[in-house]
Amino acid sequence: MENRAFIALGSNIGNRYDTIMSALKLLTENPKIKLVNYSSIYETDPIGYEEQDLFLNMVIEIQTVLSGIELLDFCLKTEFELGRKREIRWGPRSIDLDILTFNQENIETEKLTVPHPRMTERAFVMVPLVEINPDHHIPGVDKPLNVLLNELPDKEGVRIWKRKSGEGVFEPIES
Ligand code: A4P
Ligand code: MG
Repeated sequence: MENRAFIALGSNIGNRYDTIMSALKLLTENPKIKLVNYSSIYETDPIGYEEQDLFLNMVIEIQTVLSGIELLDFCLKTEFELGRKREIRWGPRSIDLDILTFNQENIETEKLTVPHPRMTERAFVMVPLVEINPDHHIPGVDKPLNVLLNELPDKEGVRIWKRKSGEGVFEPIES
């Protein structure tokens, strides 16, 4: 599995947790994809189009033999299988799978832009990414991730919802 990618997952329609778990299952059932690491699940205030419900967001790290474009196609297929309909840009979605980085590659095609162009502006991506890989290098970004994260204004809109605790297990956090 020679390629290493980070993927952001987001959901704000229906049973958000079940949908995120189903997406993880579909991704990892693909023999060409291996889950290497995953973040806690965060509940996050909507960004961009604000008249919508709260999101659940997380970030995963995978290894894969798929190319960037093959991985995108598999992500789009997974979104489709989980009932994603494309209506409002930045609007509500049952599941969104965004490829954040793919190795240290810069990919710019009609269908795929990597690194994801808006990732460093978004606390709902950067908080879970820093949780699992604080030293991650994003091509074209020279600042350390914790510095970038500190500069983001909307961090308080990103709250831990299910803490990662031990491999393969999510446990609700006690209040
Ligand atoms: N595409 C290009 N590059 C990529 C990439 N690196 N990863 C293309 C995935 N897809 C990529 O995506 C449209 C097209 O982008 C795809 O067909 C693919 O060819 P889409 O998922 O249909 O559109 P979208 O998600 O509505 O647009 P976009 O621009 O990806 O939206 P964002 O930037 O992902 O924002 N607030 C919170 N709190 N949490 C969220 O998760 N998400 C959004 C969506 C807005 N606000 C949010 C959240
Ligand atoms: Mg998307």
